Amino acid sequence: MNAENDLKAQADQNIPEGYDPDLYRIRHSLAHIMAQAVIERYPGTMTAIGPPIENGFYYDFDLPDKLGEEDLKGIENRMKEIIRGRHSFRVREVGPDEARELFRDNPYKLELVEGLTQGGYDEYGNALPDAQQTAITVYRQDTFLDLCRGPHMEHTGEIKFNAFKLMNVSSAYWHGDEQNPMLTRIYGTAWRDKTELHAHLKRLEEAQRRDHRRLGRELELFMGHEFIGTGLPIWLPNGATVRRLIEEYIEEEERKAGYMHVYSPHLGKQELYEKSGHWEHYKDEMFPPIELKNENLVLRPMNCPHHILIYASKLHSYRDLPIRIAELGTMYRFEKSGKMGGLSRVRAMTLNDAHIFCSPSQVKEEFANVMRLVERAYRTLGIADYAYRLSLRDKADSEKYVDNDAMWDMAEDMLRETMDALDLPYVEVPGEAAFYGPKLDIQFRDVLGREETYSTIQIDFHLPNQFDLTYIDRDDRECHPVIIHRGVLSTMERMVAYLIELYAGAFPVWLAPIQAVLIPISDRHIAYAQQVTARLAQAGFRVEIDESNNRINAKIRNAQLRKIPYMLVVGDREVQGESVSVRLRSGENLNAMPVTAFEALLRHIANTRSLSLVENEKQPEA
Ligand code: TSB
Ligand code: ZN
Repeated sequence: MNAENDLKAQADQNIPEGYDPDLYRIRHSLAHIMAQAVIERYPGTMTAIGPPIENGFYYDFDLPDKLGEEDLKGIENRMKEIIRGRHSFRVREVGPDEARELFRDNPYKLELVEGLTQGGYDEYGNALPDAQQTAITVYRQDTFLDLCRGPHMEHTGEIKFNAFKLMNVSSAYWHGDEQNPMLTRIYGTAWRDKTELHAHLKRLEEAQRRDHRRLGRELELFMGHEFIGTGLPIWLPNGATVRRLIEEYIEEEERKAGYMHVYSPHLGKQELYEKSGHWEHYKDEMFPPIELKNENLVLRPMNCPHHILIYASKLHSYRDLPIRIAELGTMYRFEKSGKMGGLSRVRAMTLNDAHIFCSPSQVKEEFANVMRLVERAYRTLGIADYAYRLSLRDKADSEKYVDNDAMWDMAEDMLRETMDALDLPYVEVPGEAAFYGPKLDIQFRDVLGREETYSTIQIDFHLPNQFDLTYIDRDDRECHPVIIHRGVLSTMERMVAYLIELYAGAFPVWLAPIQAVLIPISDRHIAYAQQVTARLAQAGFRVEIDESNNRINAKIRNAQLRKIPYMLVVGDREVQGESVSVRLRSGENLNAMPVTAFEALLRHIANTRSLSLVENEKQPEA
């Protein structure tokens, strides 16, 4: 058996790579302190697991009674007392029998003890990479003893009592499995000091302000319904407007860049996906087939096979290449139900997709063209914060990836060379490739700092081979083209989720569902306001009139909440002068201007897809 000091030294090895050791010890210690407080306040509570996580910690409890957010303050107060008690964290090693004895009344801990005894599991029940058997250790502070590998603080007094906060109560199944008992999870956030805690709470508040699910509801952009199902959003008129404008914009850019747009059905026979390899490598992400009498149909998880059949429907010479087939292609993926929320991860999605069929010697240039298109689109949309990720195969995973090392090496090298030639920085991440080839993924972070893939450009030698695609080269030989799969704006769902958060719902004028609202000061100005509304609508703008009985300030406040870029206030003076008084959603007032002048302003700002509300301003609004 190891001495206490040795055990504490070993415990530091449990700190995950990249996790700040101080924060890890603080959070881990607080999880134990919280468990002590909960057990004291709610006798009969059984503890399950309580690890440090990003920004904080949680503990799962099997409680005798239900517990709500209103109970957190009391627990928190008791935790502060425990902190002030300066109780030491003591560790000692125990044998399996003693561990079983110590936790004999707690089936959760007993299960974990068995895992530790047999080897291959840590004290949270997570499988370990090798079946190593770890020493069983228990940590104690004050009255609380837990099965734990550490590390912890030396004593509870080392934690700042004002640098943590219990955030919420939720439910979680033991081992995350619905078949198991439901536990109560209390989540807390913890930091080194008060300033760090407050900075974190501020970030959270900002994230909530921008949260696209909240704004999606408030601004009536999209909705879900339990009768339709998780991950199957409905685009409401406002959201549909934003989406349509983005779609029109990108299709216009693509037409200029030589793409041809097609429409193809969302279904295909199972055989199609057997041939493509989706059936072998991507089946888990597909909805189960629809079984008909003589055939099985599947909802397509990708658009490539359909586009490939379009290419294959004709003979091609090298002179025809590259052929760029584009579609706002709707596809369906059987995403795990836990991973969805809002629009960013869904089960039915429309990808700004295209497949470029080209000769190997054209890959570099085509790739560079796509990158240019991506950069132009980002500039238009005001997207400035992103990173490149080279997503490569995991050589050990033959289930997920097509087995053909020579092909993979060639495609990965080509991708690397192309990125290097463009002089763009990237990180390489194995295990993130598509099953058919490596990808250049462009990663954004959402308001909570979570990373997701948006744009993607992929090099594929596999599918041309599977479908025996050909073209006749200069020397009259039949060759396989290369396919570049690319999604410039990702799926409309994921991109709009991002844009809602980026703009905090205040879309640039060209995307705003309603661009201007007429605000008549009193009833006698309504007729004039209607006239202006009709005129602007005739000119193709999205304009509304607020004819409610609300007072003027309430009307402005309302428009502000709806993030309508321009509020056009009209009273006697404006009627007289055929003008409007323009108030911006930023709070700024422009002087009264003739309706013609406002129309010209709106036209200019919208047509140039400006990110600002007034002319000659390069900067987007804050
Ligand atoms: C680019 N066959 C290629 C296509 O030609 C393809 O489908 N690639 S993909 O699998 O990487 O998906 C393209 C993009 O769709 C991803 O980069 C991601 O931005 C987006 N996407 C993927 N899954 C989802 C989802 N469940 N919800 C919303 N968007 C998604
Ligand atoms: Zn594809």
